[in-house]
Amino acid sequence: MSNEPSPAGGWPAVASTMRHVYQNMHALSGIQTMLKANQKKGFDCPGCAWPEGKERSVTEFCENGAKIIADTSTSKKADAEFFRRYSVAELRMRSEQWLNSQGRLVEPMVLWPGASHYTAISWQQAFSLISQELHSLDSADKAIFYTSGRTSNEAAFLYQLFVRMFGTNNLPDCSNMCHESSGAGLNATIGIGKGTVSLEDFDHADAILVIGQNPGTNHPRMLTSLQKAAQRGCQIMSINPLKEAALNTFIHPQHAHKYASAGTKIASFFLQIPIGSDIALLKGIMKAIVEENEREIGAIDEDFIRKNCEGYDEFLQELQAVSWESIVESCTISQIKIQEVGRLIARSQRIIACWAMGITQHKNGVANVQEIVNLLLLRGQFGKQGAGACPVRGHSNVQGDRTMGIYEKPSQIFLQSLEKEFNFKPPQKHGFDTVEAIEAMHKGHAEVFFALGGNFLSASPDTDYTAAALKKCKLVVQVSTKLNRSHLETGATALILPCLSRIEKDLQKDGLQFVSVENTMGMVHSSRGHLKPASEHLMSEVAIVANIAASTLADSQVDWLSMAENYDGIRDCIARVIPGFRDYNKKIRQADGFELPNAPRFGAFDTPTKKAQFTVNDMPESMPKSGEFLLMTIRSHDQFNTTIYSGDDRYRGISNNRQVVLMNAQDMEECQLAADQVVDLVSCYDGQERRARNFNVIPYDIPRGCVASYFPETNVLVPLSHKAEKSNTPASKSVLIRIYEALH
Ligand SMILES: Nc1nc2c(c(=O)[nH]1)N[C@H]1C(S)=C(S)[C@@H](COP(=O)(O)OP(=O)(O)OC[C@H]3O[C@@H](n4cnc5c(=O)[nH]c(N)nc54)[C@H](O)[C@@H]3O)O[C@H]1N2
Ligand SMILES: Nc1nc2c(c(=O)[nH]1)N[C@H]1C(S)=C(S)[C@@H](COP(=O)(O)OP(=O)(O)OC[C@H]3O[C@@H](n4cnc5c(=O)[nH]c(N)nc54)[C@H](O)[C@@H]3O)O[C@H]1N2
Ligand SMILES: [Mo]
Repeated sequence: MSNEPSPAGGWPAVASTMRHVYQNMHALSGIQTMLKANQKKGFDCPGCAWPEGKERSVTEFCENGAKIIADTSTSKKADAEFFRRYSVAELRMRSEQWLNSQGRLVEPMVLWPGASHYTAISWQQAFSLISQELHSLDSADKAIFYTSGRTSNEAAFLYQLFVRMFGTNNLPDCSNMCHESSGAGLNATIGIGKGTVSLEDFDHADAILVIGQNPGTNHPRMLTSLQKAAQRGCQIMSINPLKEAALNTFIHPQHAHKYASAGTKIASFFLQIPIGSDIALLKGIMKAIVEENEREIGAIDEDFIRKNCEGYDEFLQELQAVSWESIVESCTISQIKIQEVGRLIARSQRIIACWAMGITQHKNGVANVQEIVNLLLLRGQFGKQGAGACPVRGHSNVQGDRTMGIYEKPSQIFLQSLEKEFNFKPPQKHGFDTVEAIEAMHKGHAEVFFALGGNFLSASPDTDYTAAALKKCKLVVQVSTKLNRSHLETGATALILPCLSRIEKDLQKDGLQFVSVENTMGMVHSSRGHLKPASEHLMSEVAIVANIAASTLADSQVDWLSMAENYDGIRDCIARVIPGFRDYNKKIRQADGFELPNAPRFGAFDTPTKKAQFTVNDMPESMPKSGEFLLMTIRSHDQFNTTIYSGDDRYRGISNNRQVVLMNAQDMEECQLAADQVVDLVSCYDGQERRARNFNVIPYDIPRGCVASYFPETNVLVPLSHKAEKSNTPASKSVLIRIYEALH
């Protein structure tokens, strides 16, 4: 098995796209569907949250977006007959990939207490069952309402309204496992929990840092922006334990014919650091900037800092106290190299810092984010074109869901606005986030679990513990498009409610409806499905939520069902409740949608003191001792989170095997492990051993002491208690493990 870097994109990407289209869809309708992705009158790609430019090419989709679209519009169906054929016990033996490949869920199904099989249930019976179980709870806080990030603004707003009228703030979401550390770190320092750049900023930046992110696989359309920037001489720096292929050389798949032989070199600097050592490297870069300022005034933007910031003196003092030796020891990059990068950043006038899960999913995830903000503040990178912070969101509407109030810790202002619009007293007590929700179910403090999308069991840490928590529930309800493991480890009673996907026509009483979403740069735009629904029994997420609300809250003043007849009604409410959405129904009909308010983008900081905050963040903990390794759980090229398309990871040269652990060759030699040898991965926390069995060792270019393996197969190793300080995000990129010969 080779892992030689080869150009990313190009013809292999085109071939892979076509293979997924042909395997799943009627070829012509498949191509027609792809052409609607991310177009002004089409649907928002259900893949990542990267924005579309104002000038859109006809093919505004990527290889990995195409996989999701093809997979969702499959003609296969997991219908009542399918569930008659397979018992839940049999389905549990199947892989996540097999479950997904059974096709679309098309009818509401129920698993009664003690039953071996799911059986069909009518929508009305399902709604009454949910309402009965919710009413039987002795407190509304005993119900948990999870959301994954594909839910539209309209469905999310209605859902959180229902949940709060029911009486709880228990609204955990996938963001709790994803960019929560970014939200926490950015809110505390610049007064907004979102990024500050727009897509156009990429055309003006002199330097772009890509930290802890693998855009070639997870945000392929971002490569178009990076490629354009690289071609006009912008310096791109990748900071990552792995030399991710697409950041080396990239051939745009849609221009594969033009660049048949050579790709664009994207990253001009690759800083290969051990897992978890970003703070050390960032401190080194900032020390180098301070040194540069001593030689040549201007490296530090003192004017900007004087006018806009607090905490600078303390920050500087602490930075100067950190020794170069400790920095180099931690991040393993030489002082000379760090100084070279520091000088380059000191000379760049417009800098964008992008990051994703390699930054957030650590114990010190929030500190990581804050250290990136320190660097941007030191160089005065807020309030000007071509500069700023860019946490690159995952799910296509995860940011919009949060804007709509999917949050377990809502602000007082938000709750007051809901109260004023809907004339009820929203619950004040903060609810459970994802980690707390699992704990609560385990301890019997929560008895009903409801999921609007997602695959809670496989996405969460500590798989066995989470399964045990779900099993203790009285009722588990999941609104889903595809079968997944969460449907198989459930409470006494379980419901699967099949919903329309974003690419399908959404016909309601008042005619065809569209929904809206917010991308990672705070642009809100519409999304219209155009395919015939996979089944006539499917309901939209909005209609499902409205029906549950109507049957549960019979005497509320909201006319839930009419909200679902025409989504304009929901948008009118959003317009009155949420800042930035005035005239929503008008603005959402503009071709490019509209931009939400973002103070730091224009140089203002909405913190309590109206100043941006420098922070002091501790140096990373030292690397594991001998015999132990730091494991990061990452995505392959052929998966979307827990949805697995194949066992291949093309850019990393791995094929047809997900049970792999990538390891440094010298470490392998020291541990006397041969290539392909079968091992068990074992983590030991809180006195408990957790084991992931039968992984093949792959020699790989990864720093010593670090190993990588895929999510969700290795989630069993991540203890629930192993999470980021302040954000509670599972620390699934730094799990201490040992590697043993397989027990089999
Ligand atoms: N095709 C596809 N697209 C997706 C997804 C998908 O599964 N498939 N998932 C979506 C979602 S929800 C999300 S959140 C995003 C995720 O997008 P990414 O964050 O790019 O995804 P990961 O595979 O988790 O990659 C993390 C990267 O961080 C690096 N890394 C790990 N630890 C460290 C560290 O300590 N420091 C540094 N500097 N780097 C580190 C890893 O080597 C890897 O390159 O993608 C979204 N888009
Ligand atoms: N170890 C480890 N764990 C991780 C991560 C990691 O890097 N490492 N990453 C974390 C991150 S960043 C995230 S975001 C979470 C992801 O957590 P989730 O969002 O919960 O998981 P997904 O795999 O995206 O959910 C897939 C399921 O969503 C359903 N679905 C798909 N489209 C729709 C739709 O339009 N509507 C509805 N109602 N359902 C739909 C399908 O049934 C599908 O099976 O996982 C987290 N877990
Ligand atoms: Mo995510």
